[in-house]
Amino acid sequence: MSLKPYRLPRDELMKLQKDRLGALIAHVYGGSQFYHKRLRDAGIRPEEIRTKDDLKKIPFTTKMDLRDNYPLGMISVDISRLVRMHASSGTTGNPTIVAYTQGDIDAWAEMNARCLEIAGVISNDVVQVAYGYGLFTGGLGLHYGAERLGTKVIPASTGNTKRQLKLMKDLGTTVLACTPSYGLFLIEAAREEGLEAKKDLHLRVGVFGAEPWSEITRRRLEEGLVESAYDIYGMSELNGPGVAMECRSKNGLHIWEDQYIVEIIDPNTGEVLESGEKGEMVVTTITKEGMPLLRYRTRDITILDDAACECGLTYARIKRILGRTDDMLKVRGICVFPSQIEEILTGAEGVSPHYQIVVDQEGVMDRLLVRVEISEDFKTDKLTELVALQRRLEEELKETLSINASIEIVEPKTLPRSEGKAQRIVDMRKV
Ligand code: DLL
Repeated sequence: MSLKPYRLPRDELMKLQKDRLGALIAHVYGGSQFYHKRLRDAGIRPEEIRTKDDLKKIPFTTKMDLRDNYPLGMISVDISRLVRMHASSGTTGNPTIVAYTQGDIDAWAEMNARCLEIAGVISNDVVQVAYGYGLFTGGLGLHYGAERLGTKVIPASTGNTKRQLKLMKDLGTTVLACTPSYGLFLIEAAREEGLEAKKDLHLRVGVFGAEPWSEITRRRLEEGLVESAYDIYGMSELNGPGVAMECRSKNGLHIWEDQYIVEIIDPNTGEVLESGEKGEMVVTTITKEGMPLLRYRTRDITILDDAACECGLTYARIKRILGRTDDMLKVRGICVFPSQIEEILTGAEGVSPHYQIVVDQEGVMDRLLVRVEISEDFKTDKLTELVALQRRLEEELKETLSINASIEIVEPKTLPRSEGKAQRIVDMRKV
């Protein structure tokens, strides 16, 4: 099956986006009790919303709205038209349910197929999908995309690392889709099986996402696992994976603006920021039928760049996700983003990319401790060298975070590994 044409001149793309926005507003006003009331309460007539700029009039939709309207109070179609439900796990209360019509599933497959295509995946490739299959959207989302592109797909799902490696070897996997933390783990696990992953497997492309990662992690993945590592972004509420993807220029993730309208806002005031300014990404889904969302607050922090890309695609790009407004740790009143810590640790000589951030309290004072594994090739039995490494990392953290953090260096392979999204923060403070 060939993909629908998506390489449009920018003006055509913007016209399509505008037309679809108009249709979306009519769709939700007529089909969703929730949005009908939301718009009416805000004194907005549907025909007033014509352009991206008009969106500013509409109140934001938040995760709380989805929770309050659990399970299906946010849908915009008759329930008989739904064909699929996914859910994202919440740490508290009800999960967030996302509902799809057949049209949504088709469009979602198309987006993921585009994502793979712009990373250079072709129909001859063998794609091993090691994201979880099930309620999590990662597995099925990429699976449908890979099938749509006509590749061979191995629906490996998560876990059973030995079997993952065996499948890669025996079936000649050329594209691996999994979280970047699992990718790093696979390098180690392969070594234990007597394999040098980069040499003995033939992974051309890595499709890494679902959690934040850094340029240095990219380098490690490209040195140890895949020829070329690409960042893919998505979120259950916006379908799942395939909302934005890096092209071969690897300078930001193209966001499919014929499906989504992105605004960047100041998370504190809600004010819409200019292109190039850092803030929270707010997304309006303009083609979703089952459960479209208007101005959904993703909590993800990034920068929008609408400059032309050297790859020729006219879709604007977002920068790598820089953090989440709700992931941000407040330690002694100072905002700390785990991504800042990751950047330092993954760039440092002598430690591995496996770490854990622990926040606790000493009396009333917050304390920040970062545990990191020493790398296996940092062979020393000299305490002085270890202490020097520890001091160096502590100084770098202090310089970047503006607060004191202690480093604890631990033995290789002692921190927990994850098959899906890595859990790296342990907050032990009493609320
Ligand atoms: O993680 C969907 C997905 C699956 C994306 C597979 C990519 C690949 P959720 O479980 O709803 O959906 O989590 C969404 O994960 O708001 C971000 O905070 C984070 N996230 C997703 N992709 C990236 C990425 C899937 N490339 C949340 N970089 C989002 C950084 C990411 N964070």
